[in-house]
Amino acid sequence: MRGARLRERFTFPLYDMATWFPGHMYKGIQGMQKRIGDMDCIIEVHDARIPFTGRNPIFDRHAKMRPHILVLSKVDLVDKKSVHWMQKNPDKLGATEVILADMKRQTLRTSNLLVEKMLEVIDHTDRFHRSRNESYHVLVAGIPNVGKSTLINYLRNTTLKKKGKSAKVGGIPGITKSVMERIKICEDPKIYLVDTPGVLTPRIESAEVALQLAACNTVRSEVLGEELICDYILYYLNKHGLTRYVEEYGLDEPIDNIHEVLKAIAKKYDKHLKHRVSGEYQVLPNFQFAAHKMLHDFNRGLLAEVNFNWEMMS
Ligand SMILES: Nc1nc2c(ncn2[C@@H]2O[C@H](COP(=O)(O)OP(=O)(O)OP(=O)(O)O)[C@@H](O)[C@H]2O)c(=O)[nH]1
Ligand SMILES: [Mg+2]
Repeated sequence: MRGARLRERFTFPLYDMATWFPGHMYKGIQGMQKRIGDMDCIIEVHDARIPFTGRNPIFDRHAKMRPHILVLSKVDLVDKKSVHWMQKNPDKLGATEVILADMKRQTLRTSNLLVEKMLEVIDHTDRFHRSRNESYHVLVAGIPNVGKSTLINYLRNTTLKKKGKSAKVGGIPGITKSVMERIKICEDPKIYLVDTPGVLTPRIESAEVALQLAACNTVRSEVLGEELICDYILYYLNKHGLTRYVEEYGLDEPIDNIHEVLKAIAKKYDKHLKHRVSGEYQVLPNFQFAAHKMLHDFNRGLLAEVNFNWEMMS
């Protein structure tokens, strides 16, 4: 399927780090540091499409003090080969325990497994002064928009059979803004989870890492621009022979020009804008709509199942 015209390399732009670490993240870290002394365990939630990229060393430091469970969320968006690797190699993912979760399908099996693992790792650790307290406290941390609040609601809904959302959830990064009050997710024994704001690593090592984080919607897309993020996604899809987008957007064959792809999306959804050029009106594709749509489609798994870190695994 790959034509000779497709890019072998992506030209990464220079990027500005200044806007990556908004004020609520500093506050979030301070809030977490205050609460860590009372916690029995840390659950780090991270997007399974980037199992290594962007993992925050801050959690690693905290996790050294407490047992550390890594929940890789959004496995429904990951290819089967990578899921298999993650199941077989939990030791390479740097956590006491690793659990893969598709929280779109809220199964009791995954939540039971997670509760079981929490109790198991806590029982294997010295709780010191906390041993007088019969209830358990668990800090849920991770970078933005990976599903931390979703996980808390999911556990509460499945184990306590409660309806509704006690932690606020949303499709854009930065929904949870401060370290929250504890939320009970299990009655016997009593387990409380504490939701936290998504905190990015303050050092993002390259533009490629930045683009992968942005493609997975863990940073606000305005930081890099949706068109550039879509161009990187297109490059990645073509490089891996993932050409579902061709049919989805009514193209004839895989192409490497993001403007042509965005034009096809605008055409499919009939989204055009009238511009006045040299005194005359011209109808042009609405590129902004098209880039937003492509990013959205990618993040709901319509274009492909992916793993941006496959090279690091194989
Ligand atoms: N496809 C898929 N989407 C998920 C999964 N888990 C969470 N989401 C979606 O990811 C988005 C972010 O979820 P949140 O729970 O708000 O993420 P968060 O980590 O709390 O985000 P912040 O509070 O902004 O840091 C929502 O649109 C969820 O529906 C999953 O396993 N699969
Ligand atoms: Mg949240």
